[in-house]
Amino acid sequence: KLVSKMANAVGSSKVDLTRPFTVIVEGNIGSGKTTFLNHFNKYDNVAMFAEPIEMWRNCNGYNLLDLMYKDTAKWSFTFQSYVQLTMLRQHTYKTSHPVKLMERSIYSARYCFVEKMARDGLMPTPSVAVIDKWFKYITENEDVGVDLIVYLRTFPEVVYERILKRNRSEERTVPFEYIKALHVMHEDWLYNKKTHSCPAPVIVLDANLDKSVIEEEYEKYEPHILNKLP
Ligand code: DGT
Repeated sequence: KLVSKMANAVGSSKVDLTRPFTVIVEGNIGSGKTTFLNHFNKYDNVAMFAEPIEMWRNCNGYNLLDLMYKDTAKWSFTFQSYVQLTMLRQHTYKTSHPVKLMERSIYSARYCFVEKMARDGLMPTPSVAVIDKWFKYITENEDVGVDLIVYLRTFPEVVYERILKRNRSEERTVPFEYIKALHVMHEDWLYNKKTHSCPAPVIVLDANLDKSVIEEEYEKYEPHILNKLP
C-alpha cells in the first residue's frame, strides 16, 4: 500500500505517508455521487467528505453558485477560486479513518469546470493563468494525492432528466448543451484519458442504472473502494 501511495504521489513533493486510502468520486452533475457516498456511510472505517456546495452557497452571505450560473463570465474566476480553496481543505482535512471518500476533487474542478469555462471564453485567459498558478502550487506543495478514482459514467440524457426532476434552484437555467459538454470533459479525462493525466487508477461504474439496482453495481467494487483487495 505504501508503495502504491508513493507511486500515486509522484509529482507532489509533499507526501504524507499517513494519509488514508483516498478515493474521489467523479461524474457529471446528477450522476449520483451523493447516493454513492450515502451507500458507504454505513462503514465505520470510512470518512466521508461531501461536496462543499453549502459553502459555495454562502460565502459571507453570497451565493457564489447562483452568481456563477446567472452571469458566468462575470463570476467564473470568483467561483472557481473558492471551489479550489474548499477542495484543498477537503483534500488536506486530517482524519484517523483508514479510508477517505471524497465527492469530487480539486482535479475535476480544474480539468472539467475551469476547462469548460476557458474553452467557452467565459473565463479570461489571465484568470485561467492565476487559477493554474494556484493549482500548480497546491499540487506540488500540499498532499492532495489520491489512490483511486470512481467514475460514475452516465449518458447526458439520463442525468439531464434527473437534474430537471430534482429542480435545484441554481440549476434551473442549465441547458442540455452544458451537460453534454461536461460529459465530454469527464469522458476525455477519465475514460478516453486524452486530455489531463489521471491522479490515480480509475474504476468505471455504469451510473445510468436506477437507484433500486445501482447498489449491486456499488457492491461489486466495494473491496477496491474499501482497500480490501486480497
Ligand atoms: P450528484 O450527487 O452526482 O447528483 O452530484 P451533484 O450534481 O449534487 O454535484 P456536482 O458536483 O455534480 O454539482 C453540484 C453543482 O455545483 C452543480 O450545479 C455543478 C456545480 N459545480 C460543482 N463543481 C463545480 C466547479 O468546479 N465549477 C463549476 N462551475 N460548477 C461546479
